[in-house]
Amino acid sequence: MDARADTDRLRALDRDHHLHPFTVFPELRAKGSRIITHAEGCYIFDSNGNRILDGMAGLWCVNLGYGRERLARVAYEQMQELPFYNAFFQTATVPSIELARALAEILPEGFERVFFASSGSEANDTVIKSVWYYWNLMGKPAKKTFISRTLGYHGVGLGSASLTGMRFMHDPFDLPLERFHHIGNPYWFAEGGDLDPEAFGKVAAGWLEAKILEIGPENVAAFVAEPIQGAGGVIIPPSTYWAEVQRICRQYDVLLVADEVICGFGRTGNWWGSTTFDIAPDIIPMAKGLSSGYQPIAAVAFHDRIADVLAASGTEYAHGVTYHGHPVAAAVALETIRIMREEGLDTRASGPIGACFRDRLMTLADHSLVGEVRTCGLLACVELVEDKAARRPYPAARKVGLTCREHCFDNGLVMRAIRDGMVLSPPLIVSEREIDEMVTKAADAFDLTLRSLAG
Ligand code: PXG
Repeated sequence: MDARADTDRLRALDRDHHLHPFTVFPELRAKGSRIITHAEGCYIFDSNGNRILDGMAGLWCVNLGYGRERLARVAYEQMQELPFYNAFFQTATVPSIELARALAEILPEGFERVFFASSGSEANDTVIKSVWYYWNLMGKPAKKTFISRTLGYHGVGLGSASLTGMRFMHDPFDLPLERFHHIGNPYWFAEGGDLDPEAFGKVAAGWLEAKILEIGPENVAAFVAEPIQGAGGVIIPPSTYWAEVQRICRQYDVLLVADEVICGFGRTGNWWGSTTFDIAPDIIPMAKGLSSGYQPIAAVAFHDRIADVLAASGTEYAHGVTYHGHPVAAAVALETIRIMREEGLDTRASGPIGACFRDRLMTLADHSLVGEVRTCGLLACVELVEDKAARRPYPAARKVGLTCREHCFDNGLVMRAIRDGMVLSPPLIVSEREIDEMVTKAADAFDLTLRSLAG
């Protein structure tokens, strides 16, 4: 069977039997999915033989790139040795223990203990339940309300989706649950108006204080935020923002949760986005880069000041999934961390390659469609606008971002569109040559998008 016929067959099966996530079903049925068959390094290949530069590292996760034989080998060996055992009945497995210790070594000072999960969503539901449990143990049962941000992304579970600050993820499901509140985000490009970014950063942090006072500090459990908002559009906060947020959380005895699911594992040039932004969180959920996307595994790290309270409780911590600390996933995560250390990938994004990424992308700022280029480590967003000076986007109905994304795909580049922000988060192993290719292809796609808009 030739590749083309097989694509048609697979598309038909996909259409008939597979409900996709975050998808308008009739649209996909009409179009058919692009079937990714294999990958190597920073490139993915589809069933029609197209070679595509993956500017998104899968879904912000394949930090080591594709085709890492060592990760495949440890998975194979662990499956033969012990494919599964649980951690429920006072048992543990070797890889889960070793991974917990390896994480304690790379986590910020004071983080010695982790709890495992299989996805970032589960990790954030673990955060919510652990925080509620913590305040019960502390004799402050009223402190139960969570504050997070609009355009924040924290997952799809009932709790984690409630933390998420996206209307389209709430309205169809009657979310958020009670006790989840949202404040605005530090998105200077869209919301900063005439303020300079530093002044706006302080204003945006002030929204947290106002919300805490509105709810009553005695009722507020925690503030949950990504160091840089990823799925919200790579929103890099002004330099004044995090110090002020930190001060406010301390002042009102509100726990600070830094969601490191995207920013963790070298994305911003350090193991943690919290280090890059000088944040001292109480709790750190992580996923994605933990196993470089090779296995579904996540974790929540607790600072000793929280972990000590949980660990001292004589009541059962009645929480955890079957695959908690799954030995195969844990073995792959452990090997991921080893490889990152050997190759210096934890800091690569803050070295010459990060500078190259920033400098080459900045050359796009002169394009007439580009309103702003912002980067941090190996994360970037290029805002497409109708009016550069006024930072005004095209009307949403023009679907500029989606048009550009299609041009990128057709031209052999995966670039994610978030509204009209074109986002990149390539594997941390990306080379200068691949960065050049990415920027050239993006520029071509911007030209084609302009032409589509005119036509
Ligand atoms: N926190 C953050 C910061 C995330 O980015 C999650 C939690 C949830 O992780 P799981 O493993 O449950 O998906 C995420 C996930 C996108 C996109 O379109 C982003 C994510 C997931 C799916 C799509 O950018 N981030």
